[in-house]
Amino acid sequence: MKLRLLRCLRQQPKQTTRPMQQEELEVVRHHMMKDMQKNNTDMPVKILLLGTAESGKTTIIKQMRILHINGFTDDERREKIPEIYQNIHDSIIQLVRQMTLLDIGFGSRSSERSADYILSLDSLAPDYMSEEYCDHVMALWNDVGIRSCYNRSNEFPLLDSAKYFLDNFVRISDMDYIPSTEDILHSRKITTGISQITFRVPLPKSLGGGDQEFRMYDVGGQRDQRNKWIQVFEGIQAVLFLISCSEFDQNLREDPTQNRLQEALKLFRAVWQNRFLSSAGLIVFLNKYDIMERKIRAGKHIVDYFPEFEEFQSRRQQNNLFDESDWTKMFIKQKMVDITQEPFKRNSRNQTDYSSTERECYYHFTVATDTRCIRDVFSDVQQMILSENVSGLALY
Ligand SMILES: Nc1nc2c(ncn2[C@@H]2O[C@H](COP(=O)(O)OP(=O)(O)O)[C@@H](O)[C@H]2O)c(=O)[nH]1
Ligand SMILES: [Mg+2]
Repeated sequence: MKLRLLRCLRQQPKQTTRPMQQEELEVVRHHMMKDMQKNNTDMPVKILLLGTAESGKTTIIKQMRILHINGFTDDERREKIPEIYQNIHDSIIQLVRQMTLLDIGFGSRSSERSADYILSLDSLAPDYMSEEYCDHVMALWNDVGIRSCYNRSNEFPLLDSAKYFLDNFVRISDMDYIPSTEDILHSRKITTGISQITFRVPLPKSLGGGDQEFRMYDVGGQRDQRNKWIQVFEGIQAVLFLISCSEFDQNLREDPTQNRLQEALKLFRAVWQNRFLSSAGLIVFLNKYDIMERKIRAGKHIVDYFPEFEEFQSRRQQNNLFDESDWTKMFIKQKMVDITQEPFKRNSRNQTDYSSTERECYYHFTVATDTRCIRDVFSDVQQMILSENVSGLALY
């Protein structure tokens, strides 16, 4: 018996046969759990990660590897060094370039010389870090002008992990450096095409025991990569949609006139209504809330980009227990809930109307770089996907 088949059954909008009695249901459920246990090798649960670029999809794949497949060997860690060097190199070059564009002055003459040195280099990171290179990067990262530039980094594209890597630069520039798990989780390499990870997870007794194979697919999130997504839509049990809560004050790399959070919400609407995904469960990770909180502490406000936030907050002001970060999180989540409840307007063949079905969407606030957070959230997600497949029978 296929989990996939059961999920399809559940999505039937109209009941055409006699509903099962409770005892019959229990018998079927019992057999199904036995089947799940017996056939678990040939029916992986397929999860598709979707979301705009830099929302955290590849980081989730890395976490699955840490949590379910013994993490990274020393050789694999060493292989990540060029990627991490490149992240540092890109970040420092970007900060130096933006100093002129934003008309910010360096704190000293020697920092200006360091900036000239960095700008004279190739855009490809050096294979190894010479003492001269390290001194210039350190001098720049400690410069007051560069720090003011960093504080305005919502105005230009900068890697979210720039601060993490530059703060850890002394350790990373060591000759014997081997990336830590945290370094790997913070590193960024653009995903093109489709990659996948397969792992097995023990099943609780209530679901028949044994273990279950999961297959998770990661795809490129840039606009030009999204046409590849459709290739993996078939037979997907759940979509994990990632949205970055921190990007309310940033614009797209691909289109600097477009607000990133607006783009992510637009994409969420398209995924929610997509007919090829109509039989898949939808789970949302409202990710990067650590960065969102850091921004709010630094004086950024979502209301400056989404004026409707003011009304949202004042409507619920009776409850004073929440601070601005809590309100911001609730506001973004509400925007997504509203999308799932919008009256249906067809403007493409690929859409499906869910307004008359009981399709649910599950929301979690996450920090994808935090293994403990992802372990806890994913264990909920796993339970939900598996028990949904079983309990789906109860509707018929
Ligand atoms: N601080 C922080 N960084 C994150 C979080 N999620 C992802 N990142 C970083 O954001 C960058 C982009 O993440 P990535 O997984 O490559 O995004 P993708 O384009 O959706 O695959 C990487 O440098 C990650 O380390 C998060 O929750 N908090
Ligand atoms: Mg990626």
